[in-house]
Amino acid sequence: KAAVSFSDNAVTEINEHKDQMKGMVKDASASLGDAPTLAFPSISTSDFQFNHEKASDIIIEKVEEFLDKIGNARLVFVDLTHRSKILTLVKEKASKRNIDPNKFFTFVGDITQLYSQGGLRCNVIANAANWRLKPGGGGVNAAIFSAAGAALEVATKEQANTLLPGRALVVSLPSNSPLFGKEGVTHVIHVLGPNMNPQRPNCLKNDYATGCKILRDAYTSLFEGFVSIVR
Ligand code: AR6
Repeated sequence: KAAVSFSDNAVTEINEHKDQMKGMVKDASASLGDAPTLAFPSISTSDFQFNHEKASDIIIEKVEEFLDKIGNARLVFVDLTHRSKILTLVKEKASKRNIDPNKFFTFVGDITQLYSQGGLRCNVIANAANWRLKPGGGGVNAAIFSAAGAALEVATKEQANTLLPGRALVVSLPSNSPLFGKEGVTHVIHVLGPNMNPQRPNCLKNDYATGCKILRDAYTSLFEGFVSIVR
């Protein structure tokens, strides 16, 4: 057998290469989107008619607060179209505040088809729910309950029948749900935001002092729920 010996320099070089390779593998898995990711819609700004300027300020404030607490996980703000006013506001404000675009970004798409249609892996999605935690009612709530099938309704009801404004409920999605199989979603977090729509229950009648407090609480509960899953 031939004995092979390396000089100290060669050994150092080999070790440097090893470190480089490790770095490349890490980058590759990060770019494949393996990082735990929460996709969330704008809470309360559509059917619940909450002011978009105020809501976007609160979203940015809460994202900045939580980015420090979620390690390598990511937060993604989602809406259906590029014409979305709230999406534009959030995007502009995030860029002004120099928020790390690898950890927080906006994305246009249907939150129930982020992987199959958009190639974006999100293991957790948030729902702008109603207080009865019921399917239907339009908006993102109807879309999520319909895409997730009966499994989500059953799993939700096992945990709670109602939700208070400003609170969130983490639901683990059964693996027989199409959202789990097709999209890789393992958890749905229901969030109930403040309501400014007189046609809906618990209307705050333009009381934005209370409304902003509830919206802050809602995003805090949502992001804390995500932290509890990631941990
Ligand atoms: N994918 C991504 N974003 C969506 C989708 C979707 N499939 N559908 C709607 N959005 P809303 P709210 C966006 O009205 O104001 C429900 O009926 C939408 O463009 O769903 O909190 C519930 O049952 C908007 O930016 O929620 C409640 O009663 C955002 O999602 C009530 O509406 C939230 O719009 C809650 O009202």
